[in-house]
Amino acid sequence: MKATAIANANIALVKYWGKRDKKLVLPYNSSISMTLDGLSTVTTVEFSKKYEKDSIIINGKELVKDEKGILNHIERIRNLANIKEKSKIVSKSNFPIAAGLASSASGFAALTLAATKAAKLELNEKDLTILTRQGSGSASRSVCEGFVEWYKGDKDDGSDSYAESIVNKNHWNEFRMITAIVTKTEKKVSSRSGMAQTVNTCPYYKCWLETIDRDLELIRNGIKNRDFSSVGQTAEYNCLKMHALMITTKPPIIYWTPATMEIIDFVREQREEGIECYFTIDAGPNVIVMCLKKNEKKINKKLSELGGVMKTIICGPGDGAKIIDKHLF
Ligand code: 2P0
Repeated sequence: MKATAIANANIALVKYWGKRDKKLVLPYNSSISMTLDGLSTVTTVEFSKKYEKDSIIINGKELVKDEKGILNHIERIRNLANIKEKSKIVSKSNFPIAAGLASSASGFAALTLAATKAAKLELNEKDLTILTRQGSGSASRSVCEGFVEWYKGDKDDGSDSYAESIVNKNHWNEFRMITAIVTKTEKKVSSRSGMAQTVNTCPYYKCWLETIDRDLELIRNGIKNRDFSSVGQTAEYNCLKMHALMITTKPPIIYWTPATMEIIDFVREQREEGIECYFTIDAGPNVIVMCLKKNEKKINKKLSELGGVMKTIICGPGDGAKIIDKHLF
């Protein structure tokens, strides 16, 4: 009862921010993302009678405080498979965890696939995204390849809130996301508590929900038609709307630092010079610059030279979660 899976991180073009059901992790709005080629987490899960308790080792360190509810998720899978065996979980990411990159997305996607396989559950992709979603919302999108939509669904039981690919990774392989890392320190407000505060206190949350369908439609069509200007403009606008919600939450959640603003200015300058690129920012200060392959090198070079940028990582569209043969233990 042992299996290993690999899953990639993802970055949203239309963001998920707010839950209508916290227990089942049901969002108020649908979201769209790109799965990032090469930013991956590998996770091995074994259920066995030889283990007296569950253990989790992430990047070589035993986890003492299970803040993300990994063991809750394992218990959910044990209940589904009707097994009692304790587990050993070993997980490794090839990118800095807590750098504002969605390590919980690749982590929960790899964990769910590996654990279900180890528990001998046979799930199709849709059901795997539904189960993964209950561990962490954005992780449901990392199960699928290329450009992905996670439907908010309307049902109370969450059975229609799942993720699926809009197009596969080869549909638009010129699309690039360059992540500019400006800090490696952990954020003070987690996405989970931040979005709950926004739903409860932000006066503009209603407006976010009223305008989201248009953003989703523009991005969905833009991806299908490979319309970079439309996808870039809409993604940038949607990101700014989400940060406007965060800033007007009580108490305010301000993830930006001067380095964040430096990169925003840089992107706007590039556009003025005729080099098309756009930015998006998640729940942290790092900035993701979107461009096409033909401009990737030029933009990356200048971006890397900015004072506040520690490191850049370039990604195209990537694979969904997969089972692999090589176990971590
Ligand atoms: C997103 N984020 O769509 C948005 C943009 C952060 C900003 O999804 O509570 O870690 O585990 O469902 O998935 C981060 O939220 O939150 C997130 P939970 P999650 O990528």
